[in-house]
Amino acid sequence: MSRRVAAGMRSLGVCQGSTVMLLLPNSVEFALAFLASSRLGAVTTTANPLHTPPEIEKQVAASGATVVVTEPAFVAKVSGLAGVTVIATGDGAEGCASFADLAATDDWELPEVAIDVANDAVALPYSSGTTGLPKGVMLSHRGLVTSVAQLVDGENPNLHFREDDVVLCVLPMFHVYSLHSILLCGMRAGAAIVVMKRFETVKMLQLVERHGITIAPLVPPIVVEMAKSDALDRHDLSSVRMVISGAAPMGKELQDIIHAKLPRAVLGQGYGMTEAGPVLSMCMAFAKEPTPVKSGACGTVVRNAELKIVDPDTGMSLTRNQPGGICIRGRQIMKGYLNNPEATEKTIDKDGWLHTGDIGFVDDDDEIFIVDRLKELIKYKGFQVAPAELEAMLIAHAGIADAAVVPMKDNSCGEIPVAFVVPSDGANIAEDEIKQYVAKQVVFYKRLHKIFFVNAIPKAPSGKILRKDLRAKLAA
Ligand code: 4UW
Repeated sequence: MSRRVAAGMRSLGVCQGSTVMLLLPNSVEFALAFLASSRLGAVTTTANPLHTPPEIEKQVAASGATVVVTEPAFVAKVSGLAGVTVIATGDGAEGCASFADLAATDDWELPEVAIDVANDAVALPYSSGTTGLPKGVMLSHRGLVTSVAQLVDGENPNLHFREDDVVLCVLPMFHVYSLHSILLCGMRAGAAIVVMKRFETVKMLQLVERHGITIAPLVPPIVVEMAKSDALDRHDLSSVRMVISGAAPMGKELQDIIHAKLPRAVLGQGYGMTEAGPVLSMCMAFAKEPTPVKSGACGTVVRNAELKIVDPDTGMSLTRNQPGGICIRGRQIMKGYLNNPEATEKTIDKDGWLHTGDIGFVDDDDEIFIVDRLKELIKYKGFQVAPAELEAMLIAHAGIADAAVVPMKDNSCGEIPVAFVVPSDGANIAEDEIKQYVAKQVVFYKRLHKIFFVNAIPKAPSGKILRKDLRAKLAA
């Protein structure tokens, strides 16, 4: 079917080098459209359909997308964009090409495309990386395939997905965790994938029971919901043999609670970052020939890749058990940021090491522990929030002279974005007004939860915000 969708997309002008935006919730169409545009040599950029129209417009413009695939409910968000062809799934979206028609196209004339696997990008997810605004992360065909192979291929795959597995896909496919480790790894292994449009605890447990789900890739906030839910005891979840967590830290306590509730399942973490291609490390208890792991660890470095821990000040490599900046090198990492060589150079050094901006250490058993984050990034339920984006918005407000956005720890969301704000001279601006002003412009997870009014934002002589000081203020 992906061949037919590809033929249909081609008739709409999608060709090698085109960029297609998928603005879709989890759906079979998402998978087909991704495979179809990859087959044509086009690049897929993914976005959250709940993004606001300005957020979407920005990404369409920055990525150069000329085609957007979406659902009828979200067509209005993109229908006014000049030079963009909209393809809609389902029925009755006026003025759009129909996905069903594409899927019915004859594929006999589909051309073979000569793809330069090392250099041509296949996916263009957006990430703010270690600093600044969201940027297009160019993942090449070879990079993404390498990352899949590092997990599920070989005689002793690190992530042992089997053909008879049934993998739960509740995490959004527009995020690299789901796109890579559920969709692509699941398909590579020939497993079945149960596609869930949005998370709901009881519905998810019902699906597990009904379809005999064996693999449950999750994020810590979903694990927290499960741990709290008494519905867990009312469902037969004995089919689950693997519970994977990633995208945000999962503490030992939470891991122990879930382990007690699902004693037959192996529970462990993976560690990913969009720019890293995306997987840096995976729990060895998920391997075909598993080895024991420690609670709280986020895996062992994937095969055919190098990982080192460096002193953030000197750049010197550190020994085991010493926390420092985590760096990774290998074929799987991104090619770079789209149209942004400066940001690329700041992230991948001249020796090919990608600096993650995470602080962690490797213990005596090669297990990786993340202990802190050097970078600005805020993770709300595993979703990225770029402080720079919110700061730019705040400073644009007439009543605000200066602002800084930092993460605040939160039990159910992991982190929530909060702002320190310096009001303009004479301005009388209220907390709620600022919250509303931001909320109108951004997707739900970027909303500010608290505003602290201050006289000045602490800055280094270079003008850089001293985020650590602000985070320390919150912790005090
Ligand atoms: N513990 C603590 C973790 C962890 C973590 C990530 O949104 P991005 O760019 O990317 C991701 C990707 C996660 C992912 C992909 C595929 C996969 O198999 C897997 O394991 C199951 C996970 O989250 O955010 C990157 C940042 O998120 C934090 C960390 O700061 C990283 O740089 N992060 N995983 N297990 N923190």
